[in-house]
Amino acid sequence: MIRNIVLAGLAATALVFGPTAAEAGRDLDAIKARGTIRCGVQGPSNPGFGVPNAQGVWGGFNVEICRAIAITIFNDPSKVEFVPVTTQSRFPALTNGEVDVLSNNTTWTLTRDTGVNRFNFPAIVFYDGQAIMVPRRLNVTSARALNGATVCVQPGTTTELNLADYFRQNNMTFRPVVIEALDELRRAYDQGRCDVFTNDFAALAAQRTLLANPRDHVILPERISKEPLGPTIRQGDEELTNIVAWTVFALIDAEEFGITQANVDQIAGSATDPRIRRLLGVEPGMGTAIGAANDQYARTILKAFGNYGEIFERHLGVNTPLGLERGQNAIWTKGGLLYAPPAR
Ligand SMILES: N[C@@H](CCC(=O)N[C@@H](CS)C(=O)NCC(=O)O)C(=O)O
Repeated sequence: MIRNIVLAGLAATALVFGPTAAEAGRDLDAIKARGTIRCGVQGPSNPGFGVPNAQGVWGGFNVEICRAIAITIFNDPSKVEFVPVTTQSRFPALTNGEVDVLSNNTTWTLTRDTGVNRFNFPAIVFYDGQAIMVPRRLNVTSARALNGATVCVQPGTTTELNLADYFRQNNMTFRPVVIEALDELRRAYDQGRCDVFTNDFAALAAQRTLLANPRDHVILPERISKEPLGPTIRQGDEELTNIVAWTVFALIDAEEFGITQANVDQIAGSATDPRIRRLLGVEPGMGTAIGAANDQYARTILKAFGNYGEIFERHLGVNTPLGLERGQNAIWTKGGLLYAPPAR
């Protein structure tokens, strides 16, 4: 009898939660119940990637990735709370649930993906590599000339680890100046308390814009590591994983297919290409498959922000203060590494 009651209870649970109860999104459920997704961004700011305006409203490349995810979950880009984190506080913040997703130039590595950390990296949004910035007046043209340098670096980063590897491999020594607060670290470099500043190339380009005289600083040509950056979530929620991954893939696919913020409605109304019809939800089912709030989630995202390339150009591209080329972050059909699995 007791057993029957238990079984009946299980059956009822299955009815409520559906057959995927084992992988039912614990985190996604909490996000939906709260009505917002909490997104960890770089505090106080990383130009181009995540910046609050005078009214405290966040904008930037990483911010729009979070807002796109909010569209997939809520059909509403405003359902995001942005939580500033540092390189040091970001992983505890994610582990203990202060944030649901990091969108802050975090690198996908083996030890972050596994072991005690147990994070999940559903998609790469930016291919970067570690670089070193030096004052122009030092006349240094290669990282190999930096033996004995004092190096400004943030703690808890791959940057710190790669720095040690690079100098050791090249039989060089360095003195680290490790400061958690990014603004303080940048000021230390600007005031000459260290000879060089190292970070991911794009982050250096961003931080350079905040120096007293950006033109007085050069980023050396070496890329001493691979830094595949992407939104980071906790392990254990397959549904949220799918939502993050297929949100990013929609942005990439849209660029590949030439769908933009300006033409998305017109293309949705006239497209005969079945790949485009599926992506935009003209042929129904793809949004439903990932549990999106709106089967036409990709179309809604594109109307709000445009495709991957439009987001990149708006915040990071050659016509912004960062001035970044697409490089590896071009679509695969144009010689880059961005390649989305098919929406079908
Ligand atoms: N991608 C590397 C480096 C990350 C990193 O250094 N991020 C800096 C880039 S500006 C950051 O988020 N700083 C913001 C802060 O600490 O407040 C990693 O994941 O360890």
